[in-house]
Amino acid sequence: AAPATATRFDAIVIGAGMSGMYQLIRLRELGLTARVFEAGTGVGGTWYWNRYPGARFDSESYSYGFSFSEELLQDWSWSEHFAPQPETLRYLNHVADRFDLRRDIQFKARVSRAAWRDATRDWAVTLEDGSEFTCRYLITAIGVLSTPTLPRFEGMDSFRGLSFHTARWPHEKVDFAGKRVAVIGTGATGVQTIQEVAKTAGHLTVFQRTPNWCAPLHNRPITEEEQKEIKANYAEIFRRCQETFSCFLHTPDPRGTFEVTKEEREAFYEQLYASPGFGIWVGNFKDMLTDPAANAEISDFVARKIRQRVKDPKVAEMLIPKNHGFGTRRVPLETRYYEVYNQPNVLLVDSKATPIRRVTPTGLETSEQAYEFDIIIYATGFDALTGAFDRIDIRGEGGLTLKQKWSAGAQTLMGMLVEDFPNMFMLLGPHTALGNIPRSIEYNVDWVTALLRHMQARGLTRAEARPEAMAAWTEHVKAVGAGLLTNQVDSWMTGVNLNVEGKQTRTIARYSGSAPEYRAWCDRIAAGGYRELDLA
Ligand code: NA7
Repeated sequence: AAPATATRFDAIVIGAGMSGMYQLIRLRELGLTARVFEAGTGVGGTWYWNRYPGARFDSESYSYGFSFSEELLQDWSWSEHFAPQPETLRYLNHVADRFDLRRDIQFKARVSRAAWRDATRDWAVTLEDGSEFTCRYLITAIGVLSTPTLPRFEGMDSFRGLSFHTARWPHEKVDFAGKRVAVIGTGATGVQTIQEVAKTAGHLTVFQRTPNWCAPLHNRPITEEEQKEIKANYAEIFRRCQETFSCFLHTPDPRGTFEVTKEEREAFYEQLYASPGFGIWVGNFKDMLTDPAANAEISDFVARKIRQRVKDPKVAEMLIPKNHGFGTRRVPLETRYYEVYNQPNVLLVDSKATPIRRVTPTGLETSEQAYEFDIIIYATGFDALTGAFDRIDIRGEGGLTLKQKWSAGAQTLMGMLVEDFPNMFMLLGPHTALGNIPRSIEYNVDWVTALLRHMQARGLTRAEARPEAMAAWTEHVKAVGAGLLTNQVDSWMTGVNLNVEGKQTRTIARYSGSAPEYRAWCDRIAAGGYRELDLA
């Protein structure tokens, strides 16, 4: 390991979330010196920052953890099928302890700039506090949904109560008892927050701009019997994840929606609605997200469920999306979310019909009326996919910034390399397969590690994506997403964030093909000796 005072490393990793942690383990195995810079005070990334009440997995816990160490798998016992955030953060701290990771991580260290120097074949990395470091390899492990964004309401700083973004939740417990609480935003985060806050808040007002199609999570504790079964079957669990479209345990039904009778269809939807996890989203009929008529069927089914669960028909209609179909945006999984709106202390406000105009010292004002609050919670999402890259001044060959390079949309080779940015490797960069994210992380880290090993063995010290290979991959990313209903709707998945300048229209920054297809491309490149890269 490099001494704490060192400023020159073989590799610098930005971020100590799951990507950065696992990459550090692999870099050590290569015998490389490494430093991880992490803005937070602890490891865990997403699970460190998102401490809002109700935060938890929507993927099965045992399909989500690291798979690389059988000892770690046997050692750790998840308590619930969908673990809550504090448990996941404990897990990631356990991993950090077990592999003694913290000695190579510098906390409270936010990278502000990184510049490539071709003469010395290294990166000059600057932190926000002005300290400077150099490294041969720059590895970004900065996450897909890590840059929270706030609305730009007038008067936000004037509010005298408590207010925070869900991803900047205070480390101290926030008490809602007897408090007048506002939640702005109804994405996956808003839904988890609302159903939890509603349990204790004096009064809760939800400001919903666009309703989302939610489905039941069906969480429950893992029994002792199940625990044994899980631990005996990890190899099989992860093998299954590798085979599915998005690395979840659920796999699309091979049948088309209209290949079965109406009765069979209805029975299948009922079964999915009653089953835990993402099955209803990613284990549904194969044409659900490509055929508008098929999509209308499942949307109609879920709409009926919402009408059954919400007593006030007017409120139920407000909660049913009218402009996008089921599953075309990320499906929030919920536990008695819709029933929250039957509580007398909960009010749903349509903030598209009556937009929020300003925040006041005592609450906020819509176009219609003023509201008073003690706490305002912004569940307003992230500058996804490219946002974390945009906030670091990354300069490649000749001082070109990554932002300039991507001004007409992200261009990458496998989401991991960019022409003009030699020796920069992105983990979970734009254009990588997402889905069950730790599965993608492990794959990307292993791919980068294999490349570094290949270079080490041949005395090579410079790797850069070839322009024609990058163009071919970027074209494939565009082509593979054509016809997918998800890509015809505004959401973080299509790069839209109305709170961020320049992100008002859809872009293709997400890989929407299957994870196996993604891995096949990457494997081909490695097996062919990395001809898509200039190695020197
Ligand atoms: P999302 O899914 O991007 O949701 C953000 C929510 O905030 C969404 O309902 C937005 O409405 C709403 N929003 C944002 N800005 C405003 C303003 N200015 N006024 C009113 N409402 C606003 O983020 P999440 O954190 O829930 O989830 C992100 C991912 O993290 C999730 O998919 C999981 O994979 C984990 P809109 O829909 O834009 O009308």
